[in-house]
Amino acid sequence: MNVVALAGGVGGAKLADGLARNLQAGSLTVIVNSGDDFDHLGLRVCPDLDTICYTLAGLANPDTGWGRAGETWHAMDSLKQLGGPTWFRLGDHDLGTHLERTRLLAEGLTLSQVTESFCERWGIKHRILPMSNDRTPTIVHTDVGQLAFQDYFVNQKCQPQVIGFQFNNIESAQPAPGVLESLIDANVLIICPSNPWVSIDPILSVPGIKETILDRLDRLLVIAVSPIIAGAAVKGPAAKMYSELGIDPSALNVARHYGSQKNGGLLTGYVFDVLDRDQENDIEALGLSTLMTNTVMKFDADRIKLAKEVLRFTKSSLN
Ligand code: FO1
Repeated sequence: MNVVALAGGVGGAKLADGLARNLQAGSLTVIVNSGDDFDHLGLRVCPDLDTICYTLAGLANPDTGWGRAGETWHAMDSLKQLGGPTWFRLGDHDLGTHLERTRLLAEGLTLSQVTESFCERWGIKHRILPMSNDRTPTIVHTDVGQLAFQDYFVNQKCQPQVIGFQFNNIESAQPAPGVLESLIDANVLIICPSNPWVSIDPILSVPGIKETILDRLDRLLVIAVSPIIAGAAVKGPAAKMYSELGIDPSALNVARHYGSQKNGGLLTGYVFDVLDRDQENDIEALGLSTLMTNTVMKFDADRIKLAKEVLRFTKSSLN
């Protein structure tokens, strides 16, 4: 079985890790949002790619979900003493990643080549691809104006009220090498429990990605896992964004966001939490097959268990 997962940062990384641990080496491709990427302190920082890579390599900080385990902060302390910008925290180990990526990009390598090389060094047995090698920075339209994504997310702590989103240069971006090929070869596409607005929509907006998925619907199962549980996001601003956009944050509305194949949308199946059992009938009424289970991934065992259940659900749908 060839599985492709679409993922953003922390929530997506947990399920992608569960999938990686349940699948044979090489049978999983994770296509990662690169709309959060930005230049900071002269370095190219790719938060979602790094979160996915660190998690699959067993290097991730278990408390934050982003950055490295056992991190030290000497460079940040030194920067602070000099009056430099410390709102975006780059640990000493993590800085090594950004330094080397920036150096390789300046030498002319593409982001996917750099990512492939890092994955090999970190011993990752599955393929991790940025959605695009082109830069498509996410801009958040808010009540205090247009904000670059990390300014909104980290500097302003997601406090401004969201009005909409813009993925700069997305119309001219190309999918990174391997992205369309992996979708063409896939039997199953899993949309991880990442933020639909700012993690998954940027991926689906790269010209060619959504079109390839829609072209393959007769041979490709598309399953999404809800990032919203009982009206709240496990992590991050997804629920707050839904509310501010005037949409009730619910598992049902995430399913509507992606749409059912029966109504011209993407999904064949949907996985949501037992706490949202009251929405089961409405979700099924969209024309989706459903798996209702515990979707909170607090411990390693939870991500392995959820991934196993999602894979079993897809296999039962394949038969
Ligand atoms: N998130 C924070 O809330 N504060 C930080 O200082 C921060 C630093 C950081 C450094 C490297 C990295 O890869 C991620 C980092 N993140 C931080 C997380 C990041 O902003 C978000 O996870 C994503 O962009 C949203 O998916």
